[in-house]
Amino acid sequence: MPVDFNGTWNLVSNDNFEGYMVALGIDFATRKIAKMLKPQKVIKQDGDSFHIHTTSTFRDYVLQFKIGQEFEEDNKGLDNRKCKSLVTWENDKLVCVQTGEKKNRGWTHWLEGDDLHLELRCENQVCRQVFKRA
Ligand code: ECB
Repeated sequence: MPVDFNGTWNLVSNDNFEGYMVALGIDFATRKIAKMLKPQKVIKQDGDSFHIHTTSTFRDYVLQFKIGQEFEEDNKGLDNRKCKSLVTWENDKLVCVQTGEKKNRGWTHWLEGDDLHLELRCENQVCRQVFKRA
C-alpha cells in the first residue's frame, strides 16, 4: 500500500521560497506578493493517480498525474515555462523530475508524523515547505 497523501493541508513554514523563485526568474513584485501567501493544498489520491490543487488568495495551481507516466507540465501562473514531468515513488516519497529549460528542477513530497513536507528544487536552490492538516 502506498502512502496516503489525501487531505487538505495548510502551509505552516516556507524556507528559502525566495531563493527558489529567484532561480525560476520570478520578478521582484511577484515574489513580494508570493512570499506573503499561505497556500493550501488539497490532495486527492486514488492509488497511483493524483490530483493536487494548490490554492492561494493570489494564484491557484492544479496538477494531475499518474505515477510513472511522463506528462507535459505547463507551469501557468508560476514561471509559465513548460517542462516534461515524471513522478515516481522512492520508497514512501513522491519524487517529481521536471525536465526542461531549468536544470535540476523537481520536487519531493513526503509525510512526517502528521505533517506534509514538500521540497521544491531549481538549479542550486532548495525550498522547504511544511503543511499541517486543515
Ligand atoms: C499556487 C500558489 C503559489 C502562487 C505563487 C505565485 C507566484 C510565484 C511564481 C512562481 C513560484 C513557483 C512555485 C510556487 C510554489 C508552489 C506552487 C505549487 C508548487 C508545486 O509544483 O507543487 C506540486 C507539489 O504539490 C504540485 O504542483
